[in-house]
Amino acid sequence: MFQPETAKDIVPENKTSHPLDPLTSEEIKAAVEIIEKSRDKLNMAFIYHYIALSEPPKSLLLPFFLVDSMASMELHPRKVFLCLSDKGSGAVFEAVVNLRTNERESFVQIYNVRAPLSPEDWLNSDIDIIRADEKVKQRCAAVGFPDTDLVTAGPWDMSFVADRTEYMGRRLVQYFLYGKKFPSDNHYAHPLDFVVVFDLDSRTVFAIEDLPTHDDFSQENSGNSAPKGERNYDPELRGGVEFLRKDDKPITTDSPEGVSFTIKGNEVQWQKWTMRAFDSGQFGTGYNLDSQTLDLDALGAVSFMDVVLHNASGYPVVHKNAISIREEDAGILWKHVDYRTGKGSIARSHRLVFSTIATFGNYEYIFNWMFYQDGSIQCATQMTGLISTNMMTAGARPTSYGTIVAPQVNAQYHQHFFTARLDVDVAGNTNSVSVVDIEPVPDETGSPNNRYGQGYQVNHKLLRTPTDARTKLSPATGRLWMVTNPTKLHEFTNKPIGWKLMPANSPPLLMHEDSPTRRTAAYLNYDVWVTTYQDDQLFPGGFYLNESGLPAWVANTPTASIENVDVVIWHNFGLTHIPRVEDFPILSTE
Ligand SMILES: [Cu+2]
Repeated sequence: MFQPETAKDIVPENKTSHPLDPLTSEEIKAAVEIIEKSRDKLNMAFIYHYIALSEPPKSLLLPFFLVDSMASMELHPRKVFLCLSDKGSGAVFEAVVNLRTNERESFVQIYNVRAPLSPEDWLNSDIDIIRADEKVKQRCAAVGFPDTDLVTAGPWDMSFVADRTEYMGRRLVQYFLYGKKFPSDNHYAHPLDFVVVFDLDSRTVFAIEDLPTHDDFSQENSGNSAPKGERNYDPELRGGVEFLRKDDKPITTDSPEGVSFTIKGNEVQWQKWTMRAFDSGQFGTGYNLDSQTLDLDALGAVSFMDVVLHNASGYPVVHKNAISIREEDAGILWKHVDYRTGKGSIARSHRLVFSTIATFGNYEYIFNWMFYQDGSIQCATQMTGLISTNMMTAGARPTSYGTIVAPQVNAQYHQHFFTARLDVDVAGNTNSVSVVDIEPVPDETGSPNNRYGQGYQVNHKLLRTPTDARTKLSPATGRLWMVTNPTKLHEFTNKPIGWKLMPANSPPLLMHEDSPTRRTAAYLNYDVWVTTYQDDQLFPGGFYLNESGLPAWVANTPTASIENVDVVIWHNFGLTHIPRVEDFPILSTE
């Protein structure tokens, strides 16, 4: 959540020791000051949508990873990338500021794009404007919530408006509306039957749209009230401490000799791992980071780190304790008992966990990066919070597109997708990627190769071009992706050394091929992509929502060689969420 814009919230930290260190408060201020100076000339007022480090070219970064050469930091460029728009015209600009020379290096208008929502767009005072709107008041009263002070609204992006010309070219969000019976009531139990389309620039209610209240998408509501049943999860609203379990004794975790990790600036060392610049703030996710609390968000000997981002005015904002770092016991690492002698050996597994938690309206996303002693890295993305709901008319048939989680309350089916950008360098930065499938030996049963018909083999298919490399999950063949260094052979296997990408299996994007929404999400048409490393290719779906990112990059160089070069692997993963009735009012972490 956002912190107030007071000077005392700004951490005075102004030191950077690595070219990938995130921007400090002072650096954000300096960059915005340089942009604001030029504003006077242009007579504009800016909304700052995105301010982040412009990462140095990888050719300059590599020495920092290969040798400890902190001394040359001053020789490195320190640049800031900004995306901003003019409040009056909505024109979108991209700028680069050089903090070494204190100069604005570029300032370019970008046409035919929608600026990302600024940090404030989601959380602003739009609710007061919506509550005061006469048409909104009438609609709320019609479904039994005449006091709009007890009505709230959850914003959702409007990704596709091309079939409504009056919506085009505007910065619009759609608000789902909900009633409350008292101020701290769980409003997702009381969805109303319309959405408010809100214009973020004129700050007005632009349109009201009916929502379907029947399984067949009919909007006919026959004067029904919105659902009024209370569905609260907060123990204080459920009888206080009396509501809590009495048979649940505390479990503690103890590190009697302290922790095994050390933190120096943004560098963390643990066991044989060294890592830095875990900067969720590069993504919109960062604007919604939670402050974590010891013993609740993270247990044990936890270290917390603050994250410095910015608000729409370009002012630095500190998200306190937004990253937690802790060691965890992770079960049995290995065990064996010699069955002749009875002698056993066993080792526990410890892992280092980095967690960030972001609240997006109704949802909490928990991102965990976990490092293990056997060399594995695991990314586990978890979800909890409230599922989004909409109103059904009284007596409506069970819906085919959601789960009725309370009378008249429908929780929609939906999909979540995330992309991991894996700029891997296995034993150097010349790598190749193969797709690996486990399949039956094709020779028929009885043939010399497959006498009893039970043979199977591991088939490696080298991916040669970005076009080839657009690949999909295949749980039936245990498909994984192997990134190898073809110039480094293992002395025993005589094969290139490498790492495996082991996916979690889940359904792909389920929209039709010709769905207009899918065009903005074409990077999800495949589960894994491989590209040659390019500076500035950071956003798989494009920096702007209406760009295509990966599909365009591949189309530009469809036959480029991805063999024995610096590669980037992009992995889309996600969850197709079919809510259970037990997921309401609160979703157990999934
Ligand atoms: Cu979900």
